[in-house]
Amino acid sequence: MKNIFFISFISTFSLIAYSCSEKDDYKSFEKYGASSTSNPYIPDNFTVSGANNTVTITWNHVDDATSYTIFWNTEGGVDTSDNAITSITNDNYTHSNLEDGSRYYYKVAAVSKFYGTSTLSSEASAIISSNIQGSQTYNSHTYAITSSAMNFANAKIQAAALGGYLTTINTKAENTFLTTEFYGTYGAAIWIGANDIETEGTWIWDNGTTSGDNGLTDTICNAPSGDCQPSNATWADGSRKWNNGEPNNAGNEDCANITRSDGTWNDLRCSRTLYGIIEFD
Ligand SMILES: [Ca+2]
Ligand SMILES: [Ca+2]
Ligand SMILES: [Ca+2]
Repeated sequence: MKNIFFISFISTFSLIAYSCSEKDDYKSFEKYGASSTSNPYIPDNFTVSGANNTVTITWNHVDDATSYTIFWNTEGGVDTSDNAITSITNDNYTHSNLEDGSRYYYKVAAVSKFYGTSTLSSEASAIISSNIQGSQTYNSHTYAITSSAMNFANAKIQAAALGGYLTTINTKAENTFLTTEFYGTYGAAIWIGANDIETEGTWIWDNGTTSGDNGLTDTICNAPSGDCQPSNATWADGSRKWNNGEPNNAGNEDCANITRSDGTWNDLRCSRTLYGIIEFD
């Protein structure tokens, strides 16, 4: 009898102690955030990269999050009704055993004891395919490099088969990202979408974008001579897009590539075999 009384006393005491501590936590939440903004805990710097049937997902740690939930689908426009991976306690996640040929889209939410699930992060995606590697998201577009070197025509076919195109480089920031990510990793000239295959001296992008579309700085050629040999096209900061003297059509070169670690371009014969950068909207 005495034992039963003692156990029930201890249980009651524990319950009270737990309640008090919960209440104190809640007060602390109220004091430090709850009243100031309804969503203080949206994870930022959300990045997704894919390779070998695996997607690696990272984000910035959120103070006071007890766990994170990742929502994903294969169509885009991710919301909370999509597939959910719950109870993630690290600020990164590896999504494995994914299907070859699919594109995976993700958002992450922080979960806290009192707020529940936060508003979702920005969306990022990665393509899983044995034909590409190093898939990365930058500025809402996804990029990947072909898994082997191939001529320009085959790189273009590969890009189209996956639902993308050989990259249209609109800004110096995009060019720098691609150079760092792909030229830096694969260490040799890499196909981009610019080419003058159809009409010598008239440079276009693989996805059909031509100079100045949508006000973006995607001008390929700015040649005083009219034939774009060489181009004096520059980025917004005045730096050159092409390597000195390029494009020069030496021996009938119609396909552009990032040729140097500074990100400048060169034209080469389209039959050369290089890795190709594929861009996905
Ligand atoms: Ca682009
Ligand atoms: Ca040419
Ligand atoms: Ca050249």
